[in-house]
Amino acid sequence: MTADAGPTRVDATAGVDGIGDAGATRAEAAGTGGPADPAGLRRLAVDTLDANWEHDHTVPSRTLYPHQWSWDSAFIAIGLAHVRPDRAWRELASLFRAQWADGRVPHIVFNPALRVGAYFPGPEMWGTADVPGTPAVATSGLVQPPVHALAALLAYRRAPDTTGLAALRRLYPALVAQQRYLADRRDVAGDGLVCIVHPWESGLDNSPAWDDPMAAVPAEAAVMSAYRRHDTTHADAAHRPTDLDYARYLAIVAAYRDHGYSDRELSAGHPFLVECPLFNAAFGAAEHALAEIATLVGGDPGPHRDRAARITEALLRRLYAPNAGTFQPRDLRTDRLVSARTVLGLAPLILPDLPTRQADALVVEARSARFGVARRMDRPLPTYDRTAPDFEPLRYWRGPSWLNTGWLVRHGLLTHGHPDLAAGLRRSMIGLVTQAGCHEYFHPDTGAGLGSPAFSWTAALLLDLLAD
Ligand code: 2M8
Repeated sequence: MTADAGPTRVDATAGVDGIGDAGATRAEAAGTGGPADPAGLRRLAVDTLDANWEHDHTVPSRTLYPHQWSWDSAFIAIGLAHVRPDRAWRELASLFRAQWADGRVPHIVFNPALRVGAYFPGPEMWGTADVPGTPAVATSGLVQPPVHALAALLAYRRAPDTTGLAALRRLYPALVAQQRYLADRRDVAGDGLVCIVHPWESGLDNSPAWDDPMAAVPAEAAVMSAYRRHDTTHADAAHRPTDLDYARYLAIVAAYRDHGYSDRELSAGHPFLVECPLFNAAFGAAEHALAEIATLVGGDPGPHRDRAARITEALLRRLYAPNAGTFQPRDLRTDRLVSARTVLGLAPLILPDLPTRQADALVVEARSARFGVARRMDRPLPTYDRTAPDFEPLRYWRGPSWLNTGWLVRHGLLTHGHPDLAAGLRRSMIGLVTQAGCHEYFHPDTGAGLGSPAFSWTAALLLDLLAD
């Protein structure tokens, strides 16, 4: 682990023009090893992705996450499109081969060649094999933010050839079915938004956003003595979710599994029901992307545009907190907004039809001391309000900086006409990898690398940032 890699602060001016010599000095001084020049960074990213390629998909990390993950594959495809377009399409195709008959795209597709215990919780815990409508391969029963249509569109734009067009044409119905599952089965409140049924579905597993809803999930940390966690043998336990978090994760999985992964009557007793702003922003952005994909493949963009408009309207109505000037998750078990200010709240910036008033408010939030987005950033974008008393700079999604959330915020800033802020964020993100390498996440003050040292979406999104 390089968590204690020293007091070096990330100079956000490294990057764009500045990832040359100045970056070299810093990277060497930090001694943690990202290359300094754009060509070297690109090589590091390609090598990382090549090393994590596994017959038809890319594992997020050989050690911590040796199977295929849903939203990882989407981010990875965006990067692969720059250097290995064929693999970008294979990545998405392999994921969608595991799509369930009801349209859900499982958040983990298990590699049957791996030994039992290669990841916890493994296929035996999920028990999806006997569930009607599941694929031949073992999967989880949860979903993750639907960033795949946006990824497919961006991948095509990076490599707009006939192979790409044919791949888009094949993917289009599967992407539509993914959206239909979310719209038809997961609109638990009937308000036009998707409800997530597990923190793992958010992708930001132990975000402080889930503390209140998770506190209501009955579980004891002691149950974990019956299991062997795989993550803490590969990463520092202080950088990961706690045993109590895991006990609750398992309790929620068990509740959903014992309900046959059915989404009927969830409101009657399922222990975790939340509308997440990032998930729903991705859901809306997917309809915008599908409208463009439909046009490319000879379909009708109209229904996608209509659905996109309805999703944005529902987000504004249900998850925007005018007093806070940001979006907040809604806990459907209490029908209250969660007040913790996390990076999840900034995600609706990716919606091109977000009204100016709310987009402006999110830019104010992004620029505040809580998140520190600036033309010249002195520290990386955190995942949680860095002024909050329970901000944790080492623990996973409770403070550290991640490239995928930064990439989404940057995409949103560009969408809403803030190229200078987007450039500052880009420089900051490139500076992180220059200093520490393709880590899973980064210390939000020093930029030291945390988690897995060879993490695929960091490499992939770096390629995308470098190409811009
Ligand atoms: C993390 O989540 C998995 C559970 O799905 C885990 O902690 O074991 C999250 O960072 C998630 O967003 C990511 O998709 C996954 C694989 O990188 O790891």
